[in-house]
Amino acid sequence: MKKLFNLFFYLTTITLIVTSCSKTDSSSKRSGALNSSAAEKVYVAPGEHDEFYAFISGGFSGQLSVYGLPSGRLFKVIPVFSQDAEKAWGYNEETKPMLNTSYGFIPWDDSHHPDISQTAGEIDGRYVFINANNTPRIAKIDLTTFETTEIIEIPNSAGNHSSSFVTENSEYVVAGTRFSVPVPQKDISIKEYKGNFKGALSFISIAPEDGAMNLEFQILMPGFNYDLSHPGRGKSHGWFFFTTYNTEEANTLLEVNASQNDKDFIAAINWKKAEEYIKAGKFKTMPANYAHNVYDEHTHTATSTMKKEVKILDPAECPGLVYLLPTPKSPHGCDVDPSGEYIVGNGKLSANLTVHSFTKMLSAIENNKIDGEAYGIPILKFEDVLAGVVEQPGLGPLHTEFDGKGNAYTTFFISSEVVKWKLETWEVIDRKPTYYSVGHLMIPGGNSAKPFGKYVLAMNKITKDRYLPTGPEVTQSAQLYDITGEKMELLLDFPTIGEPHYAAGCPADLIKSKSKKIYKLEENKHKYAAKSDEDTKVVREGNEVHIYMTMIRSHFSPDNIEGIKVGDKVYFHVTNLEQDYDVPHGVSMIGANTSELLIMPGQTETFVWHPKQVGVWPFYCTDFCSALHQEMQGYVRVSPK
Ligand code: CUK
Ligand code: CUA
Repeated sequence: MKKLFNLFFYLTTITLIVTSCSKTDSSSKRSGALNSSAAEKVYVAPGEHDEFYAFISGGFSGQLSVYGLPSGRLFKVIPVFSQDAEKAWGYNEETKPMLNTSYGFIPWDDSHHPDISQTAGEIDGRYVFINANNTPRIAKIDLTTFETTEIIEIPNSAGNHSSSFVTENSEYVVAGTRFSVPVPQKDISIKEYKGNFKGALSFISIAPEDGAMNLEFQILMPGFNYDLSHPGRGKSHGWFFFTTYNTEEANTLLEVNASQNDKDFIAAINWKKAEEYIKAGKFKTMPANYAHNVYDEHTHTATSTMKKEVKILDPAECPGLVYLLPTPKSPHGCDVDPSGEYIVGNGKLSANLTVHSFTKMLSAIENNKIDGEAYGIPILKFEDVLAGVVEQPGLGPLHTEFDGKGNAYTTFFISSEVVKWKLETWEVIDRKPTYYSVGHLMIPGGNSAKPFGKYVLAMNKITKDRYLPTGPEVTQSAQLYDITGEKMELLLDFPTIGEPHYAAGCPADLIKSKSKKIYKLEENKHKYAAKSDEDTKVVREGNEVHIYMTMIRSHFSPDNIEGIKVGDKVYFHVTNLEQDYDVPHGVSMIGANTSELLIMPGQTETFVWHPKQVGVWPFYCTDFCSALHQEMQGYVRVSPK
């Protein structure tokens, strides 16, 4: 115990030293080794396009931001788990159902890990998935429209952290619970945690044609914490690896009580085996309430369905489904190299970096070299699965990515650096400081069999003195390094939205050519669409009034509306008749309990207005659409009840 406190004291002191040194350092240290060649490497001339897309998680903003690399320019914030006034996401009637959950309408979350869909081990640029950590959900963003088109809630989960990672043919996107909880939930003393709380790992299938998600099954694991995960690939395709911590199953003061064991585990899940067990009917069906929300591109409308049950596999009753690989000291990231052979367990509190061998794991299993069990799950011997150790590479390893040329790059939070090391020789090749305290890092395609090892992007937790001050809260940041040479070179700093946990990157060409330019008006199947000025009307149904409205440069139709009464519930269903690229219009109304609508050409959106006062109330277009934008307006007359 004393030793452990010493370790913490040591680590904390180092953190303080690192961050305070950084603060008082000279500007040469602060800028790294920037020179004009670095500037040239990130310079994308006006009108030119970036070489890569980077999808960076928005952390506690709940969104996903889209940047260009190498320039670091921000293109778009895609609304996912939080309401977004700019795009009316979660405000208009069409998208509200996307934020529905079994707990009701939850218009906020904390998003950590985006991952791009893959075909045959290579990223294919079709979809990007991202997790909601707080109210467990997985979202799918369609990369032809850059819109969130599906959100599935994850039952029996809490702190959906080891998510959302995709298998090499996008068979599954996987979600793992951070917290173990009673499954099903019940009123039980927290002191009875050990043995009673469980961790659910969820496998959500992705339909090959249209990407539709379905929660196929959950594996009910012991009451550890499940931190991160990665799919196997190549030779290890069919397996999924999850880091665990708190294998002590502590329910209080985890900073001490969950750091007792010398080794925690990487849980290796054979999901192909899981499919066999499901097929053979070896599952339990458990009641579970969870929302499944789908946005339809043709009706431009989301529907939310409440699901009622889930299939559960118990590893104790399914031999060969799960094995535990001992891994030192609270492993955080769990990263698999492009060949699928090496599984890196980044032990947060470990001095060394542990790398497991998939081949050795298989042979240990084959030879039945089992070294104990936990709740019926076989534990393999550390030495039997160990591929190698990177000795003392830094302090506080968190995450590793690969360049596809036999090198790995690991972030060290406490010593605030990225360390490049070599697979198979396990030697450290280079290290570069980050400013400061890096979390994840990303190489485009670094999560696949074919990384594009040109840049690594480090995502930092602390920026302190890196930018102009903006009050007590400073921005978060990312840093770009050139990794084409033997030594890394720091090229660029740029601020990010929310907290950038992880990112996914891919060559721009993969997405650019498929990007949708327009919604065709004739394909608009929205229930309240008005496709020409002749379709516009005002329909009263009791207290409810539906206005079928159109907009085109530069007028609304109808633009003078009478017959509305105080106490009515007025629906504005507004269709943008434009069929030119990039001519959105916006609209809102005084006192409407919604943001403005932002309506793309060919699309229909709806907001609701509750008029409370008699009078004549103007509305106007909120998106500058032509020289006559300021003429685009109308009035609603509100009469007494
Ligand atoms: S992470 Cu979520 S706590 Cu290392 Cu992926 Cu930052
Ligand atoms: Cu339409 Cu401004």
